Amino acid sequence: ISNIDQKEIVAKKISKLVQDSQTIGIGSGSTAFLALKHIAQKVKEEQLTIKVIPTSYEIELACTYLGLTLTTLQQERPDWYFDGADEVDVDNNLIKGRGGAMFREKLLLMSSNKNYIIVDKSKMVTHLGEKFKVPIEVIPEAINYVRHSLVKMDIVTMDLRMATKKDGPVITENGNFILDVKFKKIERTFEKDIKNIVGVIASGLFQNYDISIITP
Ligand code: DER
Repeated sequence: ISNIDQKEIVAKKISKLVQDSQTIGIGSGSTAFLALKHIAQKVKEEQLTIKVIPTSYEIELACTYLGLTLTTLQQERPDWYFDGADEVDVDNNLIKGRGGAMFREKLLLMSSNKNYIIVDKSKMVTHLGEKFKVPIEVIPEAINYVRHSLVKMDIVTMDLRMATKKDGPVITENGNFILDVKFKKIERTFEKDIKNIVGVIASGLFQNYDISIITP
């Protein structure tokens, strides 16, 4: 079945988990967006009362449009979190961040007791890095220091993510740049190694997290 049908299947699956009075963390990307629509429909049909914590402006605007009640991590923790991914390897390690929201996605994931990743089969890989680069969010002032530090990690390519509808680089919700990096081989320590570079806010590498993968 097509990728879009697979996304609908996992979106419907995750929406079934919603219960009254829950606070739910909402990941970003097209699969999470589909799930959000099914969640909003279930909330309306069953007259549930839930709160949601978004991970990007896109999802925040979608939650508002769908009439869902927003809250923040300052007020409470999510009962559970769901999100998409760009790649899932055989050990459930992820590459995320095609949508550029990986800092808040990682923060929500770490703040939640239970985490679900909803993916169509095209996301499954043997080794991370087969199809997607690793996005790294960088404080603008640190961009050159971070570039020099990454070069030592045996990279293949490293590109500053440029905007298409605005001159200059993409600016994240946190006001930062994104470097998209292709590594020769992604080692098990890379998420930590990258995070240790001063000026790095977060990367799209999610290694050794306690997550449940939902497939069609
Ligand atoms: O940016 C992200 O991390 C998204 O979750 C992304 O990885 C998945 O987006 P998709 O559901 O549109 O493929």
